[in-house]
Amino acid sequence: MRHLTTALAVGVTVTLTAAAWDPTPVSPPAASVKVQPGASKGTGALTPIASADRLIAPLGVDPACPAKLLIGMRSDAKKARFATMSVEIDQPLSASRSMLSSYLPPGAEVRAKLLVAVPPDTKEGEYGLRLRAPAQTLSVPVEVVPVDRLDNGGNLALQRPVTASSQHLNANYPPCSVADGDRSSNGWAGGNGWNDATSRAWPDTVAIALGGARQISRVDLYTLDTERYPASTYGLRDWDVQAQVDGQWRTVAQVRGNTAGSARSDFEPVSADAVRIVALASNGANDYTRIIEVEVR
Ligand SMILES: [Ca+2]
Repeated sequence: MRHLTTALAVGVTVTLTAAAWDPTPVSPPAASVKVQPGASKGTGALTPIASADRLIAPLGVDPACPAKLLIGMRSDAKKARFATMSVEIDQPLSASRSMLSSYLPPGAEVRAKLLVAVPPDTKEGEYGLRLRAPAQTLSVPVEVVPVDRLDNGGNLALQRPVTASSQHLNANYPPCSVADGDRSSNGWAGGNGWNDATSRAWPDTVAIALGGARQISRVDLYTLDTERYPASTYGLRDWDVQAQVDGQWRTVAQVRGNTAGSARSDFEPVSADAVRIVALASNGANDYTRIIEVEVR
């Protein structure tokens, strides 16, 4: 019994210590709705807004990493008002919200993230997404494109299947987020970066299948790096870059002592089916692997 008590006490101590300095388990997901102040034009208009005039929704990607954009409304009323907008999307696509409502001071804008899910059997083509305020509707066409025909800008990893050694479950850290095309650390814990589940245990791995043999010679890795969570304290420090050649993993580059938000590795061209990051250590507390994006060229 004494042995059991000691073991429990040690367990509790470790847990509390980790919670005190580790940002990962205690970070809430990024706020989904934000209101920003502004100056009203006094026209009374309530204008739907979107962060893009069209949305590319890749077909066949992991549902944990859906296409997304920011939507919102701007009020040019003279007085504060309660504003509501509906969100309509053509079947079989689905949107993460059907409505956006907010109290809006004059001139203020409300913004929210909208996720668009594409079922696997969706036909490619253009689909309608409409943001409908009482007197104005904004259309944002959604273009469903198979990953093989996506304009990847030369990044062979973009939207390709990702597997990882583990995944932290306290918030939204899906492995596919390292190939979603978003390098920004903003919105950490909200689906834009991978955090492994094994604190202070190494190595951790994340692998990206390239959809067939591809000639590659460069990998760029983006690790967590914000004002609040700088890479020099929370980012990845040491890792190997591996290429899968004829079914075998081959180390093609090594990064040691990194303290920056990103690092580029160049190597002799190889024909590879997949790329794997073997994470060996992180900075500061050396606790978790946190990767925002991996790009392969
Ligand atoms: Ca990302």
